[in-house]
Amino acid sequence: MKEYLDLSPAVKAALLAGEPVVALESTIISHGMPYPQNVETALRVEETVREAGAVPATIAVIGGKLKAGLTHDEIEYLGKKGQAVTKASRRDLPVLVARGADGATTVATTMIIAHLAGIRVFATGGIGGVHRGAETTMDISADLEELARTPVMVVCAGAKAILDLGLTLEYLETKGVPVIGFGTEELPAFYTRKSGFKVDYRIDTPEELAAAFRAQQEMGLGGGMLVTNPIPEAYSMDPVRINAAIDQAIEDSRRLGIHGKETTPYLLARVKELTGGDSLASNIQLVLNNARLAARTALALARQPR
Ligand code: PSU
Ligand code: MN
Repeated sequence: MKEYLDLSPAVKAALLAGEPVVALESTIISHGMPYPQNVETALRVEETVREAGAVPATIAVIGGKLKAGLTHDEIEYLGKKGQAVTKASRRDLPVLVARGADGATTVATTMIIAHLAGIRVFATGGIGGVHRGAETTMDISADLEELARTPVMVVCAGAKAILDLGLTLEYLETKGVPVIGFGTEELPAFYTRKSGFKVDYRIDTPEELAAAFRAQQEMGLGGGMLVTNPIPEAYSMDPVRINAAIDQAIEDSRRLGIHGKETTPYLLARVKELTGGDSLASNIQLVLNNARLAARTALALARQPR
């Protein structure tokens, strides 16, 4: 494994010392936001994790290496290259690594590399899930399968309504993935605090999140845990407006015949276009909010004996 994995000195030192580390993904940089806001946000998220007392480990595949902890230049490179970087999910890793190529890691791949490195907590914006119409397209993100098998806690702001949220929850239930609402009983829908769907459990403190994750792993249940953290009230969007933009984006993607791994990036970009800069501002704030909660939870986990 050593020949594949490449930890930055700061991440390596923190892991060796048992200090809290928070994994961060890179598809959100290359495919989730436009340049230069993507690079600015990635650096701000890292800073937020540091301010909360943990070490950030932004994850990507660079030159065929599975990297945990990127330099500013590497983040700038991924942000500038944007959609030209390969969006790397689980199935992409073998060929990218064998070729010595680059890849921006999705939630699934970030979980894989975090786990290989020994990182237990990961913060992002939104996860992939069951797409609307999946009963005929079978478009279900590999993120869900990864949550079922890889022992990493993923802190997100719920899932965008570009997905079928009800079916996404059903899938996670079948796979035995606990879906936790942080301070809420309702699944947040990324841009908004409410979705109309219930989470499995409401938890109000990072300490209890850490205890639940520890119990899951110590019992040998395996798999990950999904923590959904609602966007702060001040930045949440008008549901009518955002849902109209989402419906329009889905209609456009169907008309254009967009499918496969292009679907999610297309929908993210189209929703942003249709809502002007507002959705981007909300997106940035919710990621920072998740980074803070992930750092606090990583701290709580590090304080409890391993
Ligand atoms: N949803 C978002 N923002 C994102 C993504 C999803 O609101 O940036 C990205 C994440 O990297 C996620 C990936 O893991 O898209 C899911 O892609 P797919 O649906 O193709 O599995
Ligand atoms: Mn898909």
